[in-house]
Amino acid sequence: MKRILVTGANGQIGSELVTYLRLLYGDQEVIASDITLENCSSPMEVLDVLDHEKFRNICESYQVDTLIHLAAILSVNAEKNPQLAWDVNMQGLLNGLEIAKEFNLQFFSPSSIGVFSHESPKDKTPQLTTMRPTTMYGISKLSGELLCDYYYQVFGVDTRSVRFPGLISSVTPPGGGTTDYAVEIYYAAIKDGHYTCPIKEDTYLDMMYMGDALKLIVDLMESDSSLLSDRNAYNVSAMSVCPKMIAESIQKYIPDFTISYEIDPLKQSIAESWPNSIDVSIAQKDWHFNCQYDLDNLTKHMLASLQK
Ligand code: NAD
Ligand code: AKB
Repeated sequence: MKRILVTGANGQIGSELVTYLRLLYGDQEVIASDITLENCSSPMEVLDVLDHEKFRNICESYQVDTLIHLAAILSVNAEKNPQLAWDVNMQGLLNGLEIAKEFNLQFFSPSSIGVFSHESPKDKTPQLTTMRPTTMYGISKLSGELLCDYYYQVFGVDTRSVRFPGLISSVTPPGGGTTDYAVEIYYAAIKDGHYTCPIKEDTYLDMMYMGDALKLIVDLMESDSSLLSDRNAYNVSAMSVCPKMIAESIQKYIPDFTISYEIDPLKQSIAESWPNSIDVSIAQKDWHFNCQYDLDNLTKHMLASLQK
């Protein structure tokens, strides 16, 4: 990667990834773009990824060699507006892939544990298994994986991807997903000492700290292409946790912290359709994927940075 365009750069991942990439590759080499530019710093461009011509012109004028495509609608918002989710998650991705094909760009667009469903094995879910997602988000993410694979197989585009679990971070709040509770709980712990959780206390989902997610994106993108056995998306995760475990971890640092539960039926049903835990062994084998943060480490860092 030498000159990189990031779409969806204002979001939970993009806001931290742009800073991280600029430290590694230089400020002028990482161009941030989003549909609005509230918090982006220069170089930056306003870009709706559905505007193919502008998308293409930005890639051409900056002579980028890498496209990190983060613009998307997340799971809960996608259920509330399925048509918008299909348009952004599919047409936006297709526009990015077409441009990557035209300019021979390296291409990264994250998939999600949302590609799995009730019909997938619940524990240690393999990378390749039954996948029949029942949400618009999952359907668009799984279709997106297949599209990336197609562009690699048919057109030779260097597509790379992972299935991110819920990401926990302290810079930009998440944008309408099922795993948002795992971020909100830390903000509430600092602010109110109490959190009302929309997900049942014993619902397990995979999670990862943002620091590990940023590092793995660069590790995967810088890996030797010949090592990669999968161009759809690698399973990656740092931990499988439930709300009760996160609350207990917070109580180690804030003993008076309390949690109660008011279940949100939409979020709960999506969470229950996703795995308890996924198998990450193929990513470990192919490109030495690993994570530094376990739950207590993550809690310590989240609380410290939110307290600041
Ligand atoms: P986010 O919702 O925080 O950010 C997405 C960004 O895309 C927003 O800034 C939004 O303004 C922008 N956007 C929406 N429509 C757009 C359009 N038409 N044109 C340009 N920009 C547009 O999401 P995120 O958490 O940063 O997720 C980034 C990617 O990672 C997505 O593909 C998501 O599916 C994937 N992912 C995220 C997580 C997670 O926990 N954060 C987990 C799994 C996968
Ligand atoms: C969501 O909950 O929608 C995302 C994801 C796991 O894809 N955080």
